[in-house]
Amino acid sequence: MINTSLFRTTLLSGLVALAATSVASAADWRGWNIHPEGYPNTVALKTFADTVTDKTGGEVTAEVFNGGILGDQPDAIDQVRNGALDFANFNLGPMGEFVPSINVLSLPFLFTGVDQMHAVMDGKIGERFSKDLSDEGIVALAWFDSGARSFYDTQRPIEKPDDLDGLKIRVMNNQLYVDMVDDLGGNATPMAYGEVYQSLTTGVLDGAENNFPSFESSNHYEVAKFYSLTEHLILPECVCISKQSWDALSEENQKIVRQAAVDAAKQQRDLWAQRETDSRKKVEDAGVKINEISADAKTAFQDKMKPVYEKFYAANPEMKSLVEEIQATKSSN
Ligand code: GTR
Repeated sequence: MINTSLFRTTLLSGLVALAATSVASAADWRGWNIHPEGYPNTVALKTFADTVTDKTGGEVTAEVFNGGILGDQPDAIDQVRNGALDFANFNLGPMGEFVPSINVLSLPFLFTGVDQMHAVMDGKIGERFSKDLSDEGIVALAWFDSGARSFYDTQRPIEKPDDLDGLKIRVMNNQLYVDMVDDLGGNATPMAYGEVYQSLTTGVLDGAENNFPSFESSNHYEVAKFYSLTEHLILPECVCISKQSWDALSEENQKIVRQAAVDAAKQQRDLWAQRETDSRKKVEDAGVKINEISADAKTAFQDKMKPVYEKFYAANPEMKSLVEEIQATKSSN
């Protein structure tokens, strides 16, 4: 009896060890991406996956699944955290829900511009963000650009906060965005990205908010003809690896994967700059009216966001110094 069970246990642990070795020596990585073909992030993520496959000599074979077919973003974040997915390009916005320091990035009008965001993300503070994410199961290896997000809608130009009054505005999954829109007088509706087009068409939503490339590539511009340059959020994105997949790599392969992510981010940032211009032109040519926001109106928007900051500090008093550090960071240009 004892011998049989000992035999079984030994056999079983042998098999488990064998399985673990084969996983470690040849891993099939599945990557999540919400964007379509041709989008800067899609192109760069493909470069990342191909480089990883190539440079690890096939020890890691990485494949990206585009268009959010593996789930919506909050769901994919969970899957990366629990190891069901190996890598992804995520917007840091929805990740703030479980990492308070990351949520600082979702405070409206935090940055003066994209250059300041780069200076923050590429410096010491960016390293701190990586560390905090890693404690939650996500290894962020490099930062993608995502420009600035502005409101767009089907009803009217938004030139001052009052213009948002009563508009049903889709936001990403994060309570901060609900507070942001509600404090501006709109009705915030958290919703998956993939459902927004249909909801704009049927009137379930009056509007949403995003950067030019996403506004264009999602075809929201076909329905929402007013794009108002509030630029209330400048949210970086990450090339993120599941901590479980990362820990299973040899040290050498970790170096390869890290370098591939850094190179992919360089490519993404170059493509991004061009795509912003192209997307803006495309939507304007399609009849979208782009509204500038005057300096006074911008101040009015910023003033309305004070309760959002206060509520956030009340729940996370230790984050105040991080916000101040970010605001004191000089732009790289
Ligand atoms: C895009 C971003 C996506 C997703 C989307 C959204 O700009 O790149 O990751 O966050 O916005 O609004 O859901």
